[in-house]
Amino acid sequence: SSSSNAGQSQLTDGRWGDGTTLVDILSSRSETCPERIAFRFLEDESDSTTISYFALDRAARRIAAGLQQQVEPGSSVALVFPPGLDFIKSFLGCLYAGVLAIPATYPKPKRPSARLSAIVEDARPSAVLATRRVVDLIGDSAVSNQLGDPTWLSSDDLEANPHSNWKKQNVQPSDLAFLQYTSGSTKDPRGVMVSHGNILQNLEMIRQGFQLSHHVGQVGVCWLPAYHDMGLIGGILESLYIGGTTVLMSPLAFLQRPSRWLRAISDHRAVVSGGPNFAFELCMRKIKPEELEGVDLSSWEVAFSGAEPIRATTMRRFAQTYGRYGFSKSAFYPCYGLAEATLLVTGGNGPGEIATCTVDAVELQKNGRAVDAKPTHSSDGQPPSESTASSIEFVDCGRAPMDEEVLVVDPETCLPCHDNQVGEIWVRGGNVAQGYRNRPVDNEAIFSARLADGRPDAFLRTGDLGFLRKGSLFVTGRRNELIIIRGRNHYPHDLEATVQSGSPHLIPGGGSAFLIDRGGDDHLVLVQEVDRGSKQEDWQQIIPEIRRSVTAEHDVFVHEVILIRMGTLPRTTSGKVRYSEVKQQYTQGELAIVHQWSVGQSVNSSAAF
Ligand code: 1ZZ
Repeated sequence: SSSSNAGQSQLTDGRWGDGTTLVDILSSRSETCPERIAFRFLEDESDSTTISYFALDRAARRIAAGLQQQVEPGSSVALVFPPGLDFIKSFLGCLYAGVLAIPATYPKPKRPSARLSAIVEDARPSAVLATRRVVDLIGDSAVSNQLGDPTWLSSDDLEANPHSNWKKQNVQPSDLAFLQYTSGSTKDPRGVMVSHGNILQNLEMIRQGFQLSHHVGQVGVCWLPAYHDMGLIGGILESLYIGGTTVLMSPLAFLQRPSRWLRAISDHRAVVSGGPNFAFELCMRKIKPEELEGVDLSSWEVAFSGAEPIRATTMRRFAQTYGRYGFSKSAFYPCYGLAEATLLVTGGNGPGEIATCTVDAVELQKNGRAVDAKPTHSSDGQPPSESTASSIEFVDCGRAPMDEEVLVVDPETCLPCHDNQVGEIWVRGGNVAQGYRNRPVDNEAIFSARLADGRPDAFLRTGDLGFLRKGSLFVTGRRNELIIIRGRNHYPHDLEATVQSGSPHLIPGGGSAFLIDRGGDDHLVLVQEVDRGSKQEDWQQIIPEIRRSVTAEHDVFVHEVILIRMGTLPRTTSGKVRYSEVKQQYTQGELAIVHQWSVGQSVNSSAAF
């Protein structure tokens, strides 16, 4: 019973005792605040479902008891759930049962999902857990067949079990809690092994960085997918950890009407909410003022932005646009992280106004050095803010909380870089996960990197580039996506942002810039999604505008511009562009092109949508 652990799971000075797990924390919350709503799922504009801390603990116990009858402790179970409370109950049920949880994507009914089958093939779970409805729908369909017909378990049936026969497992911090499949490539999914100790360490890092409180039941709003680290750890588990309440909605509900996000924050007086940069951008592009009548964003104390390059211009415009609804520009919390480090790696010491630095583009591109740009258009002697042709602005992503160590390392020499020198971001700390499951070679290279100065400690190599300046991290981009033109390094997202600024018909975050080898000559190709409302005349105007602005701002020659249908750019489940797949589709002529231009060729367009 949970009472035998009461001593262990007590909060002292804001910290849980050593060896505490999420199981202890939820059991303890179900005693100290049984009635408090743990999660509210917004089904639509008028309906929502809630679950209290007490009910969540009991549901997890019942599911755990059922699981313990069906699978061996230590085995793994894949979770296939639509957005909602059932996923949370089952995820926690796995932890209560001492079973390794594997959050997987939710496939469209009756449609095979490449990602789901790749995960099942890689993880070989003992069972797949889903709601009764989903089991009936896909349990004996072609989808199941494609998955190798695993054992299907229904969470509704397990939950109908009496909880009395749940056997609490003696879980150690070093035991694995779940496998986080990275959003990398579909064909080659990698399961990050996250231990109970990793989770608690990262949840405490987030609590300290975000300055969240254990004591007042703070409210969050989250539309991020639960099978992505930012949705699961940031949206769901952090909330349990601090005993708060999180209001959830499906990612689709947000994407279809972004005002729902802001309205939920307002309706529920949420303190913390956020997402990738594109989400803030989407609000400004899609929300009409009449959708925001009565919305008050003054409760929003921590507006985090992470998971993709953070644009200062987006943040500034967001603060300006929503200031009149009570949004505070001191609420921003830019942060950096990755699944391999559980979630958060760096962030500020509490929210605040965004801090940026604007560096000379040529120094950065040629020598990888972040040197303050000379003042150009401002007369006050300050370096210019905002990126221009000769300068690039980066957002300060904060520093390492607690005892985590974040270094920027020269990937060739494996020696730490000086301040302001771009190198690879390396991380060491209790939040760094236990490696990818069954990938000894990758693990040696990625999770056990050593510095060349003889230090024995193992670091995680993130594959991301950045620089440090007075202890703050500035992320510049991913190492293997760099575009090198005439000895200058360009980050694809900088070129893409310029492309997207050209017309409201261009989808933010829906672009991809890369080089293609044309007989020894590198050609710069720009692929960009256009919205459904755009027409042939628009495309004809957009292309010269893209060529002009990209050349003017980045001093590069554009060889090809390809406009594609909205929603067809290959992305990861968390919405990141899959560069290698875009290139492959390009080479194999598989892009959903609506209009294209290339050097020396006349313009082509296909039938409209
Ligand atoms: P993933 C209470 N990247 O995206 C709420 N940050 O993981 C807590 N690139 O493994 C919320 N600039 O999918 C805390 N700032 O991808 C949220 O994404 C903390 O290339 C942020 O390698 C967590 C993001 C988690 C995430 C990781 C990759 C990284 C990097 C890119 C993440 C970035 C960023 C630029 C940033």
